[in-house]
Amino acid sequence: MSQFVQRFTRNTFGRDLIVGDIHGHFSKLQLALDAVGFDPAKDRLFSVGDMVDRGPESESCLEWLAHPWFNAVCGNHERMTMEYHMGMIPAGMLAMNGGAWAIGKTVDERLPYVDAFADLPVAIELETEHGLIGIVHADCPSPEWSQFTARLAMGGDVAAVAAEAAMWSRARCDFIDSSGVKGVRAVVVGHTPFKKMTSLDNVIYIDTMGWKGHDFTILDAATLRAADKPSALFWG
Ligand SMILES: [Mn+2]
Repeated sequence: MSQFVQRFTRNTFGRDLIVGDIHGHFSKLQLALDAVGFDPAKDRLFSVGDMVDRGPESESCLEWLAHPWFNAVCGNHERMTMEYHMGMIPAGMLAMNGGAWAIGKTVDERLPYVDAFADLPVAIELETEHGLIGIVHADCPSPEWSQFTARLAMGGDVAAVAAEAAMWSRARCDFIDSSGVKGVRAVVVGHTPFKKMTSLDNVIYIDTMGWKGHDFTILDAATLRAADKPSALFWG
């Protein structure tokens, strides 16, 4: 990972939207963006990771990551692609998790994906009109956001453990922990699927299984509500 935390200043031109796990359903994601009037000339889209596996269009992640308006944190599925590539997990484990697209590739064919995933941050900090929002794939494994990012900044084993938890942990929902994360307006995560957008204090779960026949949630970072068409004038 080139950097563990990537910071974005407020988008003063348009909206900042956040989408949950995509899992190879980029065509369906595009329809969801069209439905909320996403404008790539001024809006930005942030992904909570798990762009790949399970769905039919995992390969499209490279085109999307090439867009200046599309940014993502690393999910456990991008992580597994890298681990498989480095011989750390067997093909069977990746296959079981919907990663056949990666197994079917030669080392050279897989390299562009692995390189792109290695560049993804573990956490994104997004400045909004009403305060800083943290984006991680699964959870912020600290009661304070700054404690989490400080651990990531330490590097070594401390950062590796924090990163692993950020990509995999379901502890907050398993224990129905409503203590939230201090020092940020909200933390937006995916990984744990819910039928509709769900919050535990200021931690917002937006993986509403758009990849599994349900609807994607496109969260507006300014309002922390599901995005809608920009304004009534749109219909004019
Ligand atoms: Mn996940």
